[in-house]
Amino acid sequence: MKALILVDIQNDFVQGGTLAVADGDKVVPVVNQLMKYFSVIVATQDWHPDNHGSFSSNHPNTQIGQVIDLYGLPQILWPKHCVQHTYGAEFVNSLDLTNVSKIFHKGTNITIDSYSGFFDNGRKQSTGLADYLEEKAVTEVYITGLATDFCVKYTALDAISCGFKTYLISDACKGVNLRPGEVEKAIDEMKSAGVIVLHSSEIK
Ligand code: VGL
Ligand code: ZN
Repeated sequence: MKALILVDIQNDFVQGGTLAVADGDKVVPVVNQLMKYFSVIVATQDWHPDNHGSFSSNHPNTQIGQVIDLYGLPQILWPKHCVQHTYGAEFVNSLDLTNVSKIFHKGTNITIDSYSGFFDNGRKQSTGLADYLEEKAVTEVYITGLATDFCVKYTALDAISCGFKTYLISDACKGVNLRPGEVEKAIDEMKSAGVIVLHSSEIK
């Protein structure tokens, strides 16, 4: 069984959002048209409390992009984004959620960030995604969404480590590119870990 995973396709990650990814909204029609090929579709939702430790605004005298130590882990400081129950945290309106069978929240613990849809950045807590996929007899996952160089990458790497055959659909994800070339670097990292990169036109 194969599953389609939609990573963080939320208002704050597209144009007008607080952590907008260039052309982030362009993934939506691609993802929507892929859904017909999958019987298991799940979504992750970045879902931070307002006082989350990844927000620069919660650390006096810091700047966005700065790296701090957050309870023992290096943490990039982000603009406030995807705050629980706000518009920014909602899925993009044009995303078709009809056949999404389960939504996995991440980043809910203020002391630790969670880029991956499977585990937090310290791998201390699981979101339940791996167990859910195993229950559904999923062996192959196809990853889409935002952002290629953060949550998509860590979700793909964790999928590999959980033993799933893992595909990245290149035109169904977009990246932040904090520095130029980071998206390409992320894709190379995923490939080295065993992720197979496909174009959406190759899915059937
Ligand atoms: C993400 C930075 C902070 C992402 C989430 O979805 O890629 N990036 N939180
Ligand atoms: Zn976040």
